[in-house]
Amino acid sequence: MARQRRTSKATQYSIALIEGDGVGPEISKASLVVIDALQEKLGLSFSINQAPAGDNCKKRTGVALPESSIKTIRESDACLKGPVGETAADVIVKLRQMLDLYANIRPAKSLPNVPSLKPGIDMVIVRENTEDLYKGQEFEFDGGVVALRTITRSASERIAKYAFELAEQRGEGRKVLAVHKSNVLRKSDGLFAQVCREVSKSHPKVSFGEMLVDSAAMNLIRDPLSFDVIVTTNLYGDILSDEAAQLVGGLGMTPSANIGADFALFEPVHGAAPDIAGRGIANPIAMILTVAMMLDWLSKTKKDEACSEAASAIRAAVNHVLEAGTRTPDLGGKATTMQVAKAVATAIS
Ligand code: GGG
Repeated sequence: MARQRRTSKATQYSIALIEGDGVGPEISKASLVVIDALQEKLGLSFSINQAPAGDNCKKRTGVALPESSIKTIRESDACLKGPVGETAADVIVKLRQMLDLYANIRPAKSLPNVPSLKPGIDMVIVRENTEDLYKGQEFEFDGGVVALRTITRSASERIAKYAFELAEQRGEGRKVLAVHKSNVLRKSDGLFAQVCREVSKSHPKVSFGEMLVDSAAMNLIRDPLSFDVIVTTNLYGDILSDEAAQLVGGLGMTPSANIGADFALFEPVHGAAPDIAGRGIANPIAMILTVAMMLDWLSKTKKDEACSEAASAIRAAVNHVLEAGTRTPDLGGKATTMQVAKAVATAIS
């Protein structure tokens, strides 16, 4: 069902919503409470259009990502997505490739009153999102399976450019770290590293470094404050972003964006968490901060300052709620998913 509230002056944005599996429906409903507060208090206007996809959808319809959902997504201004379970390859990986959402942006930032490895962590993982082992080129042969890893110059170049431009937007004295394993994967990661080096030459104000992925995994724990923007290939980015999430309180805290040239899809980094699904205790903050990332993107692409203000209002409200101690059990609190969402909505008000 479409939910909408019109105001006289605001542009209305259509958002395709994939609620997903496990905790997906709960955190999606929580994010709608926050979106409603933005509509009521900040005069923004959204129509939310359901685009079913995932394990439950497959059970119900026989397809994990129905054509009707793809149509809804294509006709929307942006897509907001909860986690999906076993059908991730048929849903999110397929959507990333189908819509050419080449940049997966995964920030990890310490927030107040959240158990963080160290205060002041503020990094962004820029993950190439269309190739690597995620192309799904796996083939059986007599006695085994071979998985093809694709790394191209063009995809490496555009993700490296995205990372350097993001570093520039983050302010003065920023750094980009290319993470790879070129000492072993000489050709594939060798190409990725080489392209990052080349792109770095066009961004002299951003310092550039390289680190092997195993070393990066260790240094994220040893010295998390030394990281700023990490650019890396698809699978390493997926793994390192779970690690980075744990540094700042866990997967319940980290949002993400899948960005293409003219469309974007937003989702929390976490999975469907079936072990806690239906209990009303999932942390909705990753999903709520995901809405803030969506608003940042709408603000930039639609040149709408109101969206940028709304994104800032969400982040300020989340900080306020955490400072006040309204937290779900994963953060040591006792609040439910909906109590956190309602507290964020009230703080926006
Ligand atoms: N480990 C967290 C999780 O399950 N995230 C969802 C996921 O794996 N999505 C596919 C991907 O981002 O590659």
